[in-house]
Order: sequence, then structure tokens, then C-alpha cells
Amino acid sequence: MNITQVIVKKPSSSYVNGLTTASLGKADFPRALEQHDKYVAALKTAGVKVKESAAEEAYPDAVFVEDPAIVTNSFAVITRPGADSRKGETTAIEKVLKEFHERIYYIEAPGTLEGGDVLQAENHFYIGLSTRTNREGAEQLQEILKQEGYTASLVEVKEFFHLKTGISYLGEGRVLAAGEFIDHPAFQEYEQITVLPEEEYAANCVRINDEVLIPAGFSDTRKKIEAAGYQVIPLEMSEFQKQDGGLSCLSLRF
Ligand code: CIR
Repeated sequence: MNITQVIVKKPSSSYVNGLTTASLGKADFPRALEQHDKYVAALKTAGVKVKESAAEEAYPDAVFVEDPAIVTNSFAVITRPGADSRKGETTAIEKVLKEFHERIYYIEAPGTLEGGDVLQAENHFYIGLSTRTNREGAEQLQEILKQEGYTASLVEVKEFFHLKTGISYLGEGRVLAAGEFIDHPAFQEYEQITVLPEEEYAANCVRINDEVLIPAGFSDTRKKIEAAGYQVIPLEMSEFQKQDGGLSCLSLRF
């Protein structure tokens, strides 16, 4: 898939007070800003245009811009995040997406859905049922995708936070899988690169054109991705990992 445009959102100083289940300590805001700048630089290296939308103090988790929307190159879906403190993030992202797309769909109550649960592999979308995405939300998205000519299926997420916390699509029929998604029947058709339990955080990677953005510090996963023929850009992600965020969460790519 050729990606030309990416949307990111600057972290706000309220970022350190966002939701987290990790016990990795308090996030360091200046460091988060630095890591975010490097993420944006890596995107530019991968040859995409980057729209940097303004930080929002009222929404500490809004930097994880992947969750309030699903975007393709022709339409967007505004989600209804499962976390109550994140529901209002959709207002600003809708405004930004209207600059790019006329066709905009909405997930409606009682459905909930977060973009971290949506994995695109070519023309198929996997939608994770998690603590943030319920069946109503997943089925609404499935219907929208069908209408737009894609196929979609639902996958239960039992252990990971979001679907994409545990699996990434690298392209060429290949996935990077950890934990419950290793040898999972839903992903049988793909060649699989497996992530060691101690490197689980590295299962969330982002393929952008000729580059694979990976979190720095996970040498086994890095070696396996490189051995499969990919060029990698390792990025320090410590301040986002502290808030349960992975690489994909920081951008919308289309
Ligand atoms: C949250 O709990 O919603 C944020 N602290 C982390 C969201 C991470 N997003 C993602 O994996 N797509």
C-alpha cells in the first residue's frame, strides 16, 4: 500500500495524566515531545506528507490519534472510543479529516470502537473485540467497510490491550505476531514473524512505504524483520510505552 499522507497530533502537557495500565513510572513530557519529533522525522524519511494537528490540553490521550478514526485514501470513519475520557477526541479529528475526505462515516452509540483494534491487511480489515471495542461498534465498522468494497472480520482480543498491540501487518502477506496471535487461526494465511514474550511491545510496528518503523531496544524482533528483507527505523518509544501506546497509535496513515 502506498502511503502519501499521515496525520499526527502533538502531545499536550496534560499527556502525563492520561490513562495507563503500565507500571513503568510517570511519563516525562519533554522527552515525549522529543520522541514525538523523531517519530515525525521518521515518517518524513519514509516519504509521506505529515499534517501535525494541534495539541489538546483537555484530552491527555489525544496524541494517540489512531484511536478516534479509521482512514483510507478515499473515506474516513469517526469512531466512538470505548474510554469515556477519550470520547471527545473525535471533534477535533473530524475537523482535520474533513480537509482530506468528503465521505465520512460515524460509529454510533451503543457501539464503541478504537482504531487500535483495526488492522488492515491489503483489502481486508480485522476488527478486534476488546475492552475498548464492542461487538456493536465492530459490526457497524464491518458494514461501512463492506459498503466501501472491503472485507472485514472480527477477532476476539483476550489478552492484549488493542488488537494491534499484539499484531502488525508488514505487507507481502506477512504479519508480525506476539502472544495470543501467534498461530492464531484468523491469521493462518499469512507468513508469520514471531515476537518473543520479552519483546512483546515490539509487535506494534508500522510499515510505511519502504520503511518499517520499530520501537528501539528489541534486538531479536529487529533482526527477524531485517532478515525478512525490510529496512527498519528504530525509534525510542519509552514515554509512549508508559501510557500503553505503541508506534501505530501515534498516527493515521493513508
Ligand atoms: C489509552 O489508554 O487509551 C491510551 N493511554 C493509550 C492508547 C493507545 N492506543 C493504541 O494502542 N492504538
